[in-house]
Amino acid sequence: MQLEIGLRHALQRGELRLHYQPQKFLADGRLFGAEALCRWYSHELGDVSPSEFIPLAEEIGLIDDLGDWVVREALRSCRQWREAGVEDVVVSINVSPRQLRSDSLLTTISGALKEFRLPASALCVEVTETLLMDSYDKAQSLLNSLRELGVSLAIDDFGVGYSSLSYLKRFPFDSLKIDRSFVGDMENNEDDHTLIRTIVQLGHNLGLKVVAEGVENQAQQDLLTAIGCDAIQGYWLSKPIDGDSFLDLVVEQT
Ligand code: G
Ligand code: G
Ligand code: MN
Ligand code: NA
Repeated sequence: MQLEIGLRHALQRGELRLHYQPQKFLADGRLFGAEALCRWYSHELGDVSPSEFIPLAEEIGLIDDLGDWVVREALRSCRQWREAGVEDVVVSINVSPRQLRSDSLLTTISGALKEFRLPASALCVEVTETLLMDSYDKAQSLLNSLRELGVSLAIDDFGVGYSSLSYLKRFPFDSLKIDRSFVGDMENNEDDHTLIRTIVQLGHNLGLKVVAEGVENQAQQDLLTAIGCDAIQGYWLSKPIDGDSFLDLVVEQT
């Protein structure tokens, strides 16, 4: 209850923040983008994890407002990065099942792209396979509209849900993110290594960019490079950091 009341006020009080986790191309080492991850520091409750407050926001009907805030905040950061001379960096956001049931996401995204004078290619929307289960047709038409707008789409946490393969066929994804549970032990576990190699091949055969999540060490990066995986994300590069720190990292490399 405390949590619910707190979350209702969090948006107005400015207690939400986005952190950004860098993503790197393996071929040339370039940082090409970042995934925005929502953070809530509550004055009363301290840090609350998104795995707690995102489901709560869905439950109490706040997810559209929260999601709209995420879109605008992520694109505002992206505009700042571009203003600082970083031209082609892509920001990814996560969306929740409920957000694919109304047109508010599409309206907010197209409005915010105009407001912040960004091309649609500056944004990637990540959806998890499990969340596509309900309201299938609506999700499909919304994702098609985003794609037509020029926003890119990623299938998140790939490999841990059901029906992944039929989703790849039905939805217009540009990239596939391999769930970190496959990556965590890939340097020791032959089966995980084989699964990742096979997922990378599958992704490439379907014309998708493949990103490995949860990369935590050099050995994993080397194996993924050898396999031909396109890009990585994970603590090995950086944990999620604030927008200014992300900009510093990108500027540093150039
Ligand atoms: O950053 P962390 O590992 O604590 O995130 C936990 C979960 O919360 C992840 O599955 C992530 O996708 C989800 N999450 C983080 N930020 C957002 C957000 O802005 N919107 C949605 N829908 N999910 C988010
Ligand atoms: O479900 P999604 O992929 O959106 O979740 C991203 C979550 O994974 C974030 O909460 C982030 O903090 C976490 N994460 C990011 N990199 C790593 C990593 O290298 N190892 C682990 N264990 N978690 C990570
Ligand atoms: Mn994600
Ligand atoms: Na994931």
